[in-house]
Amino acid sequence: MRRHHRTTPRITRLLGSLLMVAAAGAFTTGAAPTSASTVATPLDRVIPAPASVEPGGAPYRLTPGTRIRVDDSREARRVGEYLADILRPSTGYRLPVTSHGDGGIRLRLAKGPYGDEGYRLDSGRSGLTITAYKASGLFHGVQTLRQLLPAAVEKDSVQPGPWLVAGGTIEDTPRYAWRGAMLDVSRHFFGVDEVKRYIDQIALYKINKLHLHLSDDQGWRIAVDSWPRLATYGGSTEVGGGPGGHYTKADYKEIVRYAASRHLEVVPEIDMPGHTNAALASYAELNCDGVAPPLYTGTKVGFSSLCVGKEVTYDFVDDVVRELAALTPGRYLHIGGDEAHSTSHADYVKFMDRVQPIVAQYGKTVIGWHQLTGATPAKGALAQYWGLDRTSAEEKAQVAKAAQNGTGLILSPADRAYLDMKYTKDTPLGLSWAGYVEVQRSYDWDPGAYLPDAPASAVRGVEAPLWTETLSESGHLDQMAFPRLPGIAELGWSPASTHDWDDYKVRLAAQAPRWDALGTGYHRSPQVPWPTD
Ligand code: TNX
Repeated sequence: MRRHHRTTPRITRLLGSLLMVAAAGAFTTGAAPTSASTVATPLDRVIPAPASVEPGGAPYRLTPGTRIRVDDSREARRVGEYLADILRPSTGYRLPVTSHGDGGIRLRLAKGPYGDEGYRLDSGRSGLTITAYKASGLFHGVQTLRQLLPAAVEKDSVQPGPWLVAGGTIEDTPRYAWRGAMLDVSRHFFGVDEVKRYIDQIALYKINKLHLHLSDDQGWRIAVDSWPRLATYGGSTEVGGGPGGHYTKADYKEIVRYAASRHLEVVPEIDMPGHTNAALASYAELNCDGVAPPLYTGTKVGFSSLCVGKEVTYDFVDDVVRELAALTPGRYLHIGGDEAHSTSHADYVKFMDRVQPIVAQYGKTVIGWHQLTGATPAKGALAQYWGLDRTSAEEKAQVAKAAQNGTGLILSPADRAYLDMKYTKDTPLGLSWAGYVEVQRSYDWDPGAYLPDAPASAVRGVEAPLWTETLSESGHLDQMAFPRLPGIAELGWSPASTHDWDDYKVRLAAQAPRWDALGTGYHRSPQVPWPTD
């Protein structure tokens, strides 16, 4: 029987796990039980909140003899190796990944009510088993397991332990299939290793889409063989005039491969017809007047447009989409479409009518920023809503109407989900055009009921964009994404019934030692009861 985790009072659960740890002998080492690591983390101290938690029974304990047992499947074995890579440095244990023996940590593929991404985790004295229908479910279960182990498990040198996981069962499946994070690598360029770092940081919270904003006025970041100057010239600078950069095709494939190893799908975006100064600067013929503008390193938006009336524009789009689609195993290709203030409405509609079929021709599903709903979204297209409270009722109604007509929605309301907004007026990094977005504000909304008149069934999920006009290094990304990104991840994964700021902020505070162990910076928002030491 599924019991919702809210039905057990927190204090009872905490006492339960304390007693269980005592029963397992954790207090008999002579040391006073002062450190958090001698108490197993309660099963519901996880972000995103699991769908159902049933605590009880003795805890599981990782020992030098523990084996990671995987089903005889390449994908399950890969998840097992991934888990071993996380656990070995801090535990110092061998943790062989094997398909033989019993006990230990078992990753098991089986039919069940798990869906493509759900899992079940059973923890007890004799072993810890994660069961899922697909490897993605095992991977997400492993993220839960990480959070149930002491934060020190994330360190890269041997730590004392003990390594306990509270006893009980978690059954968990996501509310939405789309749980995205977007990184703007155009305003400031971020190299492959920086992107991998971000992938690892977001995978911990079961994010499953990495949307890369690959082109904008300030930089074109992906090599295109048929239009080489896009990358070599269009990618040669960034906001503030730094050197910029671009991904070679091999770089991009490496990002895609790494993302896939963390069960994330890469969604590439080429923003069109506006936000195209880098392309227009690279090729004079793309401009209506045939004159290439200079490269741009400021932060204004809305001043550039591809030339909708020229045929070469569609040759360009065809080449770019073909090459990018060929590099991208994922189903989606994002065509931008926002802030096309220098494109007339008639031209915008014409452009989208020509471009969407090109995306389909190369086998991809169109995504556009929600302005796409002002044109005619292709069948099956998704619109990414980035409006805010003050967005006009008319614009909201336009998006809602498209949703009623079958356009799926990804919700990224700027005054909730934009990770580049300042937390308060005193936050050094970030912008504030959508207002200040403190941690509670970014968490406290319901994607299912957000847009008036949009059917809840149209909502495919949520995404947290990270625009980088003011952010030029990984440390800056950390400050903006943490601690807000886990909240958006929870809105995408957890049942609405688990939503509760007072409970969430305690779980969020508990992430801090993990971020410290991982070397992830975060903004110490006064709204969160951070541990004090
Ligand atoms: C709006 S969101 C933009 C971006 C900016 C961002 C800054 C969207 C689709 N367009 O061009 O980078 O605001 O917050």
